Amino acid sequence: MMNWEAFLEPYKQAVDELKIKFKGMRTQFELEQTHSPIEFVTGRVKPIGSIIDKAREKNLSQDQLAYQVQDIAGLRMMCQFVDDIEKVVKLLRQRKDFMIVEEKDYISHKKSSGYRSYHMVIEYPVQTIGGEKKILAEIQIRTLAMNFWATIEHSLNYKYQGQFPEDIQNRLQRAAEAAFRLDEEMSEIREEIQEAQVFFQKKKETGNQH
Ligand code: 0O2
Repeated sequence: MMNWEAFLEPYKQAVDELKIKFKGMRTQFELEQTHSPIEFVTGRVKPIGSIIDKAREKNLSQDQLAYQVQDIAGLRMMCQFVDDIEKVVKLLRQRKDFMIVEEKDYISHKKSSGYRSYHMVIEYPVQTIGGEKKILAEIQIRTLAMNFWATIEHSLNYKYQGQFPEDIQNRLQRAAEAAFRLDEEMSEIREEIQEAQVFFQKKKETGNQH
């Protein structure tokens, strides 16, 4: 019988630590009063039911879980603009607190579902009372528009178990194209948006004096 609580504890610790670290990156940009390529960060430990489903799907034994299910610890970094994704990727590559094991670019090569996102699998060392334990974590880096689409598609997927009725399938495809165009439009007016944001940030700091 698997002791899930003990198995998941280092993953939980890794998610908590990485959330703090990545949120710290955002704070550092704010302090410099420059545009932050990171809008917000979320993290979760994969629910036990989903781990079991994936293990069954891939025919994995208990011992294979830690290596074959790479997203038991999952982090998401949301960006305002597509160009910010590359900046975040570069920042992550510079870090010395984990090793990058794999990178998957579903932005240059979107999935047939319409899914777009940049994935990075890392090996992260967790300090435990029994010594250092290296675990795998998956970081998904995406724009707000990519995140909106993926969140909706994910919940519909849950409902229909991947077998979408044709009209929903078509709408999801069109929504993916709309999200892509939204990202493009926002990139076009990026400078305008960023100037306004710096102005707004400064005003917030000095207080509204009128
Ligand atoms: P969750 O926790 O429900 O999100 P695998 O990990 O073996 O299933 P692969 O191709 O090696 O598959 O991994 P990949 O492509 O990096 O996908 C891992 C995660 O990316 C998924 O986790 C999703 O979070 C996300 N993802 C990938 N494709 C899609 C897609 O078409 N739509 C949406 N909404 N998300 C996608 P899980 O396992 O689904 O778990």
